[in-house]
Amino acid sequence: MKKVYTCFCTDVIHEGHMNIIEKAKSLGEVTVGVLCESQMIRYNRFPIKTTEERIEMIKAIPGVSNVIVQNTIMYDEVFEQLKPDYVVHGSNWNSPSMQVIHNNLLSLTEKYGAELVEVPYTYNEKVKRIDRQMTEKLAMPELRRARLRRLLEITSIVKTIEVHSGLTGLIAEKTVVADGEGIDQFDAMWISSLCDSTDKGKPDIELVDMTSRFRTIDDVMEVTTKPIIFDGDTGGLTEHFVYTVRSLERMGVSAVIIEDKTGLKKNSLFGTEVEQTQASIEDFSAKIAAGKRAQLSDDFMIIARIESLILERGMEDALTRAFAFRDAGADGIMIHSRKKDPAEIIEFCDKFRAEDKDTPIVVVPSSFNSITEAELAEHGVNICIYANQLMRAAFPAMENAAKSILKHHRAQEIDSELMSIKDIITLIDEI
Ligand code: SPV
Ligand code: MG
Repeated sequence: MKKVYTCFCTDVIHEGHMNIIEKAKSLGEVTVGVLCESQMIRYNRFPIKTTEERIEMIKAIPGVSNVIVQNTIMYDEVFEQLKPDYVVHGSNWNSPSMQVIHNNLLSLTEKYGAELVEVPYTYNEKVKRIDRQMTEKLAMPELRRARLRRLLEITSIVKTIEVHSGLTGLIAEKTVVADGEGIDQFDAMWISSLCDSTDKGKPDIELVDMTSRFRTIDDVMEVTTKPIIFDGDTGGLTEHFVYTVRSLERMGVSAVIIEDKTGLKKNSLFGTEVEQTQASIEDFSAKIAAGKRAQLSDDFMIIARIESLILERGMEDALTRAFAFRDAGADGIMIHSRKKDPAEIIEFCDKFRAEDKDTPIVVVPSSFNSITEAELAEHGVNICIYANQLMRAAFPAMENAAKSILKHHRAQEIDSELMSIKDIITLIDEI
């Protein structure tokens, strides 16, 4: 009996999958791989079902002899272990991700003397509808909210990108890089106070009120499924913060980060160039504890952000605060720095991790941008936030276009640097 292998990355079995199974059955004994959760999020999106549920779903298909978990998007391990005679796959090789997988399968089938059998890809109205229903489910508040905690369990570092609108949300949701090194995409989104304010032409001083900030969240949520971390500035008055926590939870936000400042908050990247006051450990701990008491779901996270290094109060102060805020109930610690050299961030992480192996650490490498995600993860960082890069990319590009039009009294000169009209009018999928 020939060995036939196919891999499924799905929560629902539809006619497209059944076509693949039928073809596979005609060739020999069928083994189906279930792509593991941590790879599903790189390749496509979060599964709705657990890996165990997906295994059971596939075991129930008549004609499937074995079900295994596929641990990497690429098929090298499968070939090493199973040595299939045939791999059956849909013929959907159009996207860059699928091209990388196609190349991997072509080289492995050649190396092992196996055959890649393609089945015409099914994407009719019914399948499209199922696909949309799955995406919609992922966006539901209950499911979305819990997903940051799940990411912390299954990824070495949660890669988070700033968003401040529906459009930037789409970039965070859909941008995929596929090359020789594999397939990658962002895990989560950061609603930055700096960029949310900048987008409204306002300074980052807690001037944009919560109702407006929530409107931004809603715009992002409407077009995305990835979990959201909200920049809650100082959290405001404790009496107000408890309401913010409840609203964020209800919307399906996964975490709020609040910083230990009091009075008029200014952006941290000003450092000591402007007057900023750090809250006392007691007051800020009380705010965190009140937020935790107000929270109703188990999934939501309140993360305490420490400004001691920004305000040059020293490492000891930062560490004392980190342990105090954790003890007050914080679900994570964000440590910030505006130095170019990541040394003080690394020192903090190493010292914190020496005493606390579990509490998630969050960093925002805007200034210390030479350090890689892998290096941060080695020092115990769990969430890396790219807090302002999309906004900073957009502004000079827009200003450049405006200047060119003014200078040339027409738009022809700038056109080659712009997205084509066809691309912009087809950018957003219609329902
Ligand atoms: C933000 O993105 O608004 C932040 C991070 O709070 S920082 O701008 O570095 O303070
Ligand atoms: Mg901010």
